[in-house]
Amino acid sequence: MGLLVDGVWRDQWYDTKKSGGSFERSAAKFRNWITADGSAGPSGDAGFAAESGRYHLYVSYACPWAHRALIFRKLKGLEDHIGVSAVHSDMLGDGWTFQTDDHGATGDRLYGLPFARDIYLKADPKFSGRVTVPILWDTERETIVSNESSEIIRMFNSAFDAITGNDDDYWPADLRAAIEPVNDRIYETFNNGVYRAGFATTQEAYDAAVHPLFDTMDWIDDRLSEKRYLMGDRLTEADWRLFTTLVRFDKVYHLHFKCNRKRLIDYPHLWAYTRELFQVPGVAETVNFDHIVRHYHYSHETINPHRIIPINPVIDFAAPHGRA
Ligand SMILES: N[C@@H](CCC(=O)N[C@@H](CS)C(=O)NCC(=O)O)C(=O)O
Repeated sequence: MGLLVDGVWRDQWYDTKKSGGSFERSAAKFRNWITADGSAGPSGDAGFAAESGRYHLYVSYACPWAHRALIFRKLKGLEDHIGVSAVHSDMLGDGWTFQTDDHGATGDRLYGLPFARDIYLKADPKFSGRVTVPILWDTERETIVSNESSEIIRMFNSAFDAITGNDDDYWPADLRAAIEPVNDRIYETFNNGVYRAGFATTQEAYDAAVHPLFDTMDWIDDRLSEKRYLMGDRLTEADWRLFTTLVRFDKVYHLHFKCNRKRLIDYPHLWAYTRELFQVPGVAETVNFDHIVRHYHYSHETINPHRIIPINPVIDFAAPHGRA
């Protein structure tokens, strides 16, 4: 675990001293957009036109943010158009690596580089910041298009539609204004909330994260008692952003991150909804529980210094969901 400073790797854990024990996620630095015609998106440079075979996605199967991008690649029929490399599940002193002695880790399929940080350095030899996944890479300009998952999924949602012929829309214009506050609350208190609880280094910081987290789960469970999906009868990006945290919840966040007021399976609507999303064709193939369970418990030495991987209960995501 570490970061790059002016292009030089430093092995250090998150610094929570300045923030009273709270984990603060730093903002992603590459914020260009792939668009259908190569025009500039909401941020960054123009010149990233949607083309088959031009872009490559670097992911970790363990990571909920990278998982969003993998799901959109699958749902939007992009697998033949955007290649994928998956890092090793362990993130230790060298950060994410391209070692392959791990089920599903592919190595760097483009360049054969040893570390994910080498991809950042290829884009910017003086890069300063954390080396995070997902990374959306442009093989033509040899740079990072984006390392922000919330924006990568919006690119995947529409930029390649003319190439794939898939115009399924998970960010429909008429729901955008309503999706935003739902995304915001779920991001702050749940997607990032599990990390804020798990990486807290004071009781106060943990308490401040964990209570709002379960308040949000209560709120969503209630909402899903009346609505099939978060926004009603249509599956949207809000659901997929939520799903990648839900699917990890009982196996990792409940124990390792101390999010244990309840388990996911204790919430009737939320649990059935999670199963429904898991059973959407193609989605189960994007979930790698071996990487998920191994990564968190083995990589976070400050939380689990002996690196013991728990056995975990068997949870049947394939059980009928009964939602209609
Ligand atoms: N804002 C980013 C966050 C990505 C992120 O933090 N990924 C984690 C893995 S789950 C990571 O690579 N962390 C490495 C680090 O912080 O050094 C996104 O949503 O794409």
